[in-house]
Amino acid sequence: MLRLAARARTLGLASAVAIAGLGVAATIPAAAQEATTWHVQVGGGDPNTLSSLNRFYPNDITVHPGDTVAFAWAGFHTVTFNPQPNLSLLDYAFFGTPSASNSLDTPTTFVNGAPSPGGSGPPPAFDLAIGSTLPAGTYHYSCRLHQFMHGVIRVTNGELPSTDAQNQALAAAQQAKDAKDAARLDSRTTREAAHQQGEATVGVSDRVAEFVKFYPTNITINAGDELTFTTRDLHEPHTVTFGEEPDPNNPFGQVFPSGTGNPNAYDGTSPLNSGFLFHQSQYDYWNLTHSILSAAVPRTHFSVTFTTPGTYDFYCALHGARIPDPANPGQFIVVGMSGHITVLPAQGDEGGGNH
Ligand SMILES: [Cu+2]
Repeated sequence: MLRLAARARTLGLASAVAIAGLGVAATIPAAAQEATTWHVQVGGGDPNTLSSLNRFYPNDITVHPGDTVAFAWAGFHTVTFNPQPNLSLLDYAFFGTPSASNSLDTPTTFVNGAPSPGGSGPPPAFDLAIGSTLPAGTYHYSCRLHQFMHGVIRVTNGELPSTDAQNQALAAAQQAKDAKDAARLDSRTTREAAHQQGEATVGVSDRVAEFVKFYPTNITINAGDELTFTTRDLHEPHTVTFGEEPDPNNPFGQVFPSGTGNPNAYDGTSPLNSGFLFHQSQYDYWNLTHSILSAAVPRTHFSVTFTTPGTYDFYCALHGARIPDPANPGQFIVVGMSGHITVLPAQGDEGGGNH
Protein backbone atom coordinates (compact mmCIF):
# COMPACT_ATOMS: atom_id res chain seq x y z
CA MET A 1 0.00 0.00 0.00
CA LEU A 2 2.35 2.79 1.09
CA ARG A 3 5.24 1.42 -0.90
CA LEU A 4 8.21 3.58 -1.61
CA ALA A 5 7.29 3.68 -5.29
CA ALA A 6 3.89 5.07 -4.38
CA ARG A 7 5.59 7.82 -2.45
CA ALA A 8 7.43 9.14 -5.47
CA ARG A 9 7.19 12.85 -5.27
CA THR A 10 8.24 15.91 -7.12
CA LEU A 11 9.16 19.02 -5.24
CA GLY A 12 7.94 21.92 -7.29
CA LEU A 13 9.27 24.67 -5.07
CA ALA A 14 12.46 26.45 -5.93
CA SER A 15 14.87 26.14 -3.04
CA ALA A 16 15.70 29.79 -2.93
CA VAL A 17 12.78 32.17 -3.11
CA ALA A 18 13.19 35.79 -2.18
CA ILE A 19 10.78 36.64 0.60
CA ALA A 20 11.25 40.37 0.41
CA GLY A 21 8.05 42.34 0.13
CA LEU A 22 5.93 39.96 2.20
CA GLY A 23 4.65 42.81 4.30
CA VAL A 24 2.82 44.35 1.36
CA ALA A 25 -0.83 43.40 1.58
CA ALA A 26 -2.93 42.96 -1.51
CA THR A 27 -5.35 45.84 -1.50
CA ILE A 28 -7.53 45.08 -4.49
CA PRO A 29 -11.22 44.90 -3.47
CA ALA A 30 -12.79 41.45 -3.77
CA ALA A 31 -15.38 42.50 -6.32
CA ALA A 32 -12.71 43.72 -8.73
CA GLN A 33 -10.77 40.43 -8.67
CA GLU A 34 -10.87 37.48 -10.95
CA ALA A 35 -11.13 34.06 -9.36
CA THR A 36 -7.69 33.05 -8.13
CA THR A 37 -5.98 29.67 -8.09
CA TRP A 38 -4.03 29.11 -4.89
CA HIS A 39 -1.31 26.50 -4.54
CA VAL A 40 -0.64 24.16 -1.64
CA GLN A 41 2.09 21.53 -1.68
CA VAL A 42 0.96 18.46 0.24
CA GLY A 43 3.94 17.29 2.26
CA GLY A 44 7.61 17.31 1.34
CA GLY A 45 10.85 15.57 2.09
CA ASP A 46 13.44 13.61 0.19
CA PRO A 47 12.99 9.96 -0.81
CA ASN A 48 16.77 9.64 -1.15
CA THR A 49 17.15 10.14 2.60
CA LEU A 50 13.94 8.20 3.39
CA SER A 51 12.51 11.36 4.93
CA SER A 52 9.06 12.96 4.83
CA LEU A 53 7.90 16.37 5.92
CA ASN A 54 4.29 15.97 6.96
CA ARG A 55 3.01 19.51 6.63
CA PHE A 56 0.93 21.47 4.14
CA TYR A 57 3.00 24.20 2.44
CA PRO A 58 1.47 26.68 3.17
CA ASN A 59 -0.93 25.42 5.84
CA ASP A 60 -2.92 28.63 6.36
CA ILE A 61 -4.27 30.64 3.44
CA THR A 62 -7.06 33.18 2.95
CA VAL A 63 -9.17 33.01 -0.21
CA HIS A 64 -12.39 34.31 -1.74
CA PRO A 65 -15.52 32.31 -2.49
CA GLY A 66 -15.27 30.99 -6.06
CA ASP A 67 -11.47 30.56 -5.92
CA THR A 68 -9.65 27.28 -6.52
CA VAL A 69 -7.04 25.65 -4.31
CA ALA A 70 -4.67 23.34 -6.24
CA PHE A 71 -3.15 20.75 -3.91
CA ALA A 72 0.03 19.24 -5.40
CA TRP A 73 1.08 15.86 -3.97
CA ALA A 74 4.61 15.66 -2.59
CA GLY A 75 4.22 12.46 -0.60
CA PHE A 76 1.48 10.01 0.28
CA HIS A 77 -1.27 11.98 2.02
CA THR A 78 -4.95 12.85 1.87
CA VAL A 79 -6.68 16.23 1.83
CA THR A 80 -9.84 15.76 3.84
CA PHE A 81 -12.51 18.19 5.02
CA ASN A 82 -15.18 16.99 7.45
CA PRO A 83 -14.01 13.38 7.94
CA GLN A 84 -16.88 10.93 8.37
CA PRO A 85 -17.35 8.95 11.59
CA ASN A 86 -17.83 5.62 9.79
CA LEU A 87 -14.85 5.87 7.44
CA SER A 88 -11.27 4.79 8.11
CA LEU A 89 -7.87 5.66 6.68
CA LEU A 90 -8.31 2.78 4.24
CA ASP A 91 -11.35 4.48 2.73
CA TYR A 92 -9.75 7.93 2.49
CA ALA A 93 -6.44 6.72 1.09
CA PHE A 94 -7.07 3.46 -0.78
CA PHE A 95 -10.62 2.30 -1.31
CA GLY A 96 -12.12 5.59 -2.44
CA THR A 97 -14.88 7.71 -0.96
CA PRO A 98 -17.77 7.97 -3.46
CA SER A 99 -19.71 10.34 -1.21
CA ALA A 100 -16.88 12.87 -1.19
CA SER A 101 -16.96 16.09 -3.20
CA ASN A 102 -14.12 18.15 -4.62
CA SER A 103 -16.05 21.33 -4.10
CA LEU A 104 -16.36 22.88 -0.64
CA ASP A 105 -19.91 24.22 -1.05
CA THR A 106 -21.06 24.29 2.57
CA PRO A 107 -19.23 24.28 5.90
CA THR A 108 -20.06 20.58 6.37
CA THR A 109 -19.38 19.26 2.84
CA PHE A 110 -17.31 16.08 2.93
CA VAL A 111 -14.26 16.58 0.70
CA ASN A 112 -11.55 13.97 0.18
CA GLY A 113 -8.58 14.03 -2.19
CA ALA A 114 -5.87 11.37 -2.38
CA PRO A 115 -3.20 10.43 -4.90
CA SER A 116 -4.34 7.32 -6.75
CA PRO A 117 -2.18 4.52 -5.35
CA GLY A 118 -0.34 2.20 -7.70
CA GLY A 119 -0.09 4.60 -10.63
CA SER A 120 3.26 5.53 -12.09
CA GLY A 121 4.52 9.07 -12.25
CA PRO A 122 3.35 11.95 -10.09
CA PRO A 123 -0.44 12.01 -9.67
CA PRO A 124 -2.28 15.10 -10.92
CA ALA A 125 -2.97 17.96 -8.52
CA PHE A 126 -6.17 17.78 -6.53
CA ASP A 127 -8.11 20.91 -7.41
CA LEU A 128 -10.52 22.01 -4.70
CA ALA A 129 -13.26 24.45 -5.70
CA ILE A 130 -14.23 26.95 -3.02
CA GLY A 131 -18.01 27.27 -3.41
CA SER A 132 -19.13 30.68 -4.65
CA THR A 133 -21.73 30.89 -1.88
CA LEU A 134 -19.57 29.40 0.87
CA PRO A 135 -19.97 31.60 3.96
CA ALA A 136 -16.96 33.50 5.23
CA GLY A 137 -15.26 31.49 7.94
CA THR A 138 -12.37 29.22 8.87
CA TYR A 139 -12.31 25.76 7.31
CA HIS A 140 -10.08 23.00 8.65
CA TYR A 141 -8.71 20.06 6.72
CA SER A 142 -6.26 17.29 7.46
CA CYS A 143 -4.33 14.32 6.14
CA ARG A 144 -6.00 11.19 7.49
CA LEU A 145 -2.70 9.25 7.55
CA HIS A 146 -0.45 11.73 9.39
CA GLN A 147 -2.11 12.66 12.65
CA PHE A 148 -0.46 16.08 13.11
CA MET A 149 -0.91 17.24 9.53
CA HIS A 150 -3.61 19.90 9.52
CA GLY A 151 -4.34 22.96 7.42
CA VAL A 152 -6.69 25.92 7.37
CA ILE A 153 -8.45 27.80 4.58
CA ARG A 154 -9.96 31.11 5.63
CA VAL A 155 -12.71 32.38 3.39
CA THR A 156 -13.39 36.10 3.30
CA ASN A 157 -15.43 38.46 1.15
CA GLY A 158 -13.08 41.29 1.98
CA GLU A 159 -9.47 42.05 1.21
CA LEU A 160 -6.90 39.27 1.12
CA PRO A 161 -3.87 39.52 3.40
CA SER A 162 -1.45 38.07 0.85
CA THR A 163 -1.04 36.86 -2.70
CA ASP A 164 -0.40 33.28 -3.77
CA ALA A 165 3.21 34.21 -4.58
CA GLN A 166 3.71 35.65 -1.10
CA ASN A 167 2.23 32.50 0.44
CA GLN A 168 4.55 30.36 -1.68
CA ALA A 169 7.61 32.26 -0.51
CA LEU A 170 6.64 31.81 3.14
CA ALA A 171 5.95 28.12 2.54
CA ALA A 172 9.35 27.64 0.90
CA ALA A 173 11.04 29.23 3.90
CA GLN A 174 9.01 26.99 6.25
CA GLN A 175 9.98 23.94 4.26
CA ALA A 176 13.66 24.84 4.35
CA LYS A 177 13.45 25.23 8.13
CA ASP A 178 11.61 21.90 8.46
CA ALA A 179 14.27 20.16 6.37
CA LYS A 180 16.97 21.54 8.66
CA ASP A 181 15.11 20.37 11.78
CA ALA A 182 14.60 16.98 10.14
CA ALA A 183 18.33 16.59 9.47
CA ARG A 184 18.98 17.27 13.17
CA LEU A 185 16.44 14.64 14.22
CA ASP A 186 18.13 12.12 11.93
CA SER A 187 21.65 12.76 13.21
CA ARG A 188 20.51 12.77 16.85
CA THR A 189 18.76 9.44 16.38
CA THR A 190 21.78 8.01 14.56
CA ARG A 191 24.05 9.11 17.43
CA GLU A 192 21.77 7.62 20.07
CA ALA A 193 21.49 4.35 18.16
CA ALA A 194 25.26 3.96 18.16
CA HIS A 195 25.10 3.55 21.95
CA GLN A 196 22.12 1.20 22.07
CA GLN A 197 22.85 -2.39 23.00
CA GLY A 198 20.18 -4.96 22.20
CA GLU A 199 17.86 -2.23 20.91
CA ALA A 200 16.95 -0.84 17.50
CA THR A 201 14.67 2.00 16.44
CA VAL A 202 12.04 1.46 13.75
CA GLY A 203 11.37 4.85 12.18
CA VAL A 204 11.54 8.15 14.03
CA SER A 205 9.46 11.30 13.89
CA ASP A 206 8.61 14.57 15.50
CA ARG A 207 5.37 16.36 14.67
CA VAL A 208 6.46 17.19 11.13
CA ALA A 209 9.58 15.26 10.15
CA GLU A 210 9.60 11.52 9.68
CA PHE A 211 12.35 9.08 8.74
CA VAL A 212 11.36 5.65 7.48
CA LYS A 213 14.67 4.08 8.49
CA PHE A 214 16.05 1.59 10.98
CA TYR A 215 18.53 2.94 13.54
CA PRO A 216 21.11 1.55 13.41
CA THR A 217 21.03 0.05 9.94
CA ASN A 218 23.75 -2.45 10.85
CA ILE A 219 23.09 -4.21 14.14
CA THR A 220 25.40 -6.52 16.04
CA ILE A 221 24.10 -8.91 18.69
CA ASN A 222 25.18 -12.12 20.34
CA ALA A 223 23.27 -15.34 19.84
CA GLY A 224 20.98 -15.89 22.80
CA ASP A 225 20.62 -12.15 23.56
CA GLU A 226 17.30 -10.46 22.99
CA LEU A 227 17.09 -7.72 20.36
CA THR A 228 14.15 -5.34 20.76
CA PHE A 229 12.86 -3.16 17.92
CA THR A 230 10.82 -0.11 18.96
CA THR A 231 8.95 2.33 16.74
CA ARG A 232 9.42 6.03 17.42
CA ASP A 233 7.33 7.06 14.44
CA LEU A 234 4.01 8.69 15.31
CA HIS A 235 3.03 9.05 11.65
CA GLU A 236 3.22 5.74 9.80
CA PRO A 237 3.29 2.06 10.81
CA HIS A 238 6.25 -0.21 10.11
CA THR A 239 7.14 -3.88 10.23
CA VAL A 240 10.28 -5.83 11.05
CA THR A 241 10.32 -8.58 8.45
CA PHE A 242 12.80 -11.38 7.70
CA GLY A 243 12.70 -13.64 4.67
CA GLU A 244 10.06 -13.71 2.00
CA GLU A 245 7.33 -11.11 1.94
CA PRO A 246 4.19 -11.93 3.92
CA ASP A 247 1.43 -13.16 1.58
CA PRO A 248 2.14 -11.00 -1.50
CA ASN A 249 -1.40 -11.61 -2.80
CA ASN A 250 -2.92 -9.92 0.23
CA PRO A 251 -2.51 -6.13 0.11
CA PHE A 252 -2.74 -6.06 3.89
CA GLY A 253 -0.65 -9.18 4.45
CA GLN A 254 1.98 -7.24 6.42
CA VAL A 255 -0.45 -5.96 9.04
CA PHE A 256 -0.64 -9.04 11.25
CA PRO A 257 2.23 -11.11 12.66
CA SER A 258 3.08 -14.03 10.39
CA GLY A 259 5.75 -16.52 9.33
CA THR A 260 7.06 -19.83 10.57
CA GLY A 261 10.05 -18.30 12.37
CA ASN A 262 9.99 -18.39 16.17
CA PRO A 263 11.03 -14.96 17.51
CA ASN A 264 12.16 -16.50 20.81
CA ALA A 265 14.62 -18.85 19.09
CA TYR A 266 15.06 -17.50 15.61
CA ASP A 267 17.31 -19.11 13.00
CA GLY A 268 17.60 -15.86 11.00
CA THR A 269 16.26 -17.26 7.73
CA SER A 270 12.70 -18.57 8.21
CA PRO A 271 9.97 -16.12 7.23
CA LEU A 272 9.17 -13.90 10.21
CA ASN A 273 7.02 -10.75 10.17
CA SER A 274 6.35 -8.65 13.26
CA GLY A 275 3.06 -7.28 11.92
CA PHE A 276 2.43 -3.55 12.13
CA LEU A 277 4.31 -1.69 14.85
CA PHE A 278 2.30 1.42 15.69
CA HIS A 279 0.80 3.46 18.48
CA GLN A 280 -2.69 3.55 19.96
CA SER A 281 -3.00 7.20 18.89
CA GLN A 282 -2.51 6.07 15.30
CA TYR A 283 -5.13 3.33 15.59
CA ASP A 284 -7.56 5.92 16.89
CA TYR A 285 -6.69 8.61 14.32
CA TRP A 286 -7.04 6.13 11.45
CA ASN A 287 -10.45 5.06 12.83
CA LEU A 288 -9.45 1.42 12.33
CA THR A 289 -12.43 0.29 14.40
CA HIS A 290 -14.44 1.00 11.25
CA SER A 291 -12.19 -0.99 8.92
CA ILE A 292 -11.26 -4.53 7.92
CA LEU A 293 -8.16 -4.02 10.10
CA SER A 294 -10.12 -3.48 13.30
CA ALA A 295 -8.42 -6.52 14.86
CA ALA A 296 -4.93 -5.02 14.44
CA VAL A 297 -3.36 -4.54 17.85
CA PRO A 298 -1.26 -1.41 18.40
CA ARG A 299 2.14 -2.70 19.52
CA THR A 300 5.29 -0.56 19.57
CA HIS A 301 7.87 -3.30 20.29
CA PHE A 302 9.05 -6.49 18.64
CA SER A 303 11.71 -8.70 20.20
CA VAL A 304 13.70 -11.44 18.61
CA THR A 305 16.41 -13.75 19.95
CA PHE A 306 18.77 -15.40 17.48
CA THR A 307 20.11 -18.92 17.82
CA THR A 308 22.69 -19.03 15.05
CA PRO A 309 25.70 -16.81 14.25
CA GLY A 310 25.59 -15.25 10.79
CA THR A 311 24.49 -12.15 8.91
CA TYR A 312 20.80 -11.63 8.22
CA ASP A 313 18.82 -9.04 6.24
CA PHE A 314 15.57 -7.50 7.38
CA TYR A 315 13.20 -4.86 6.01
CA CYS A 316 9.98 -3.00 6.59
CA ALA A 317 7.34 -4.68 4.43
CA LEU A 318 5.66 -1.30 3.97
CA HIS A 319 8.59 1.03 3.22
CA GLY A 320 11.17 -1.44 2.02
CA ALA A 321 11.35 -4.69 0.06
CA ARG A 322 13.27 -7.93 -0.47
CA ILE A 323 14.09 -8.29 -4.15
CA PRO A 324 16.19 -10.63 -6.31
CA ASP A 325 19.86 -9.61 -6.34
CA PRO A 326 20.65 -8.57 -9.91
CA ALA A 327 24.32 -9.46 -9.35
CA ASN A 328 23.74 -12.92 -7.84
CA PRO A 329 21.00 -15.07 -9.38
CA GLY A 330 19.06 -16.96 -6.72
CA GLN A 331 20.10 -14.49 -4.00
CA PHE A 332 18.07 -11.64 -2.53
CA ILE A 333 18.85 -8.15 -1.29
CA VAL A 334 16.84 -5.72 0.81
CA VAL A 335 16.18 -2.15 -0.30
CA GLY A 336 14.45 0.97 1.01
CA MET A 337 13.71 0.77 4.74
CA SER A 338 15.95 -2.19 5.61
CA GLY A 339 19.00 -3.31 7.56
CA HIS A 340 21.41 -6.09 8.42
CA ILE A 341 22.07 -8.01 11.61
CA THR A 342 25.35 -9.67 12.46
CA VAL A 343 24.84 -12.39 15.04
CA LEU A 344 28.02 -13.27 16.92
CA PRO A 345 28.47 -16.47 18.91
CA ALA A 346 26.83 -16.53 22.33
CA GLN A 347 28.97 -14.67 24.84
CA GLY A 348 29.75 -17.85 26.80
CA ASP A 349 31.16 -19.43 23.61
CA GLU A 350 33.84 -16.81 23.01
CA GLY A 351 36.53 -18.39 25.11
CA GLY A 352 36.11 -16.41 28.33
CA GLY A 353 38.09 -13.36 27.24
CA ASN A 354 36.40 -10.78 29.45
CA HIS A 355 35.59 -12.50 32.77
CU1 LIG B 1 8.22 1.22 7.44
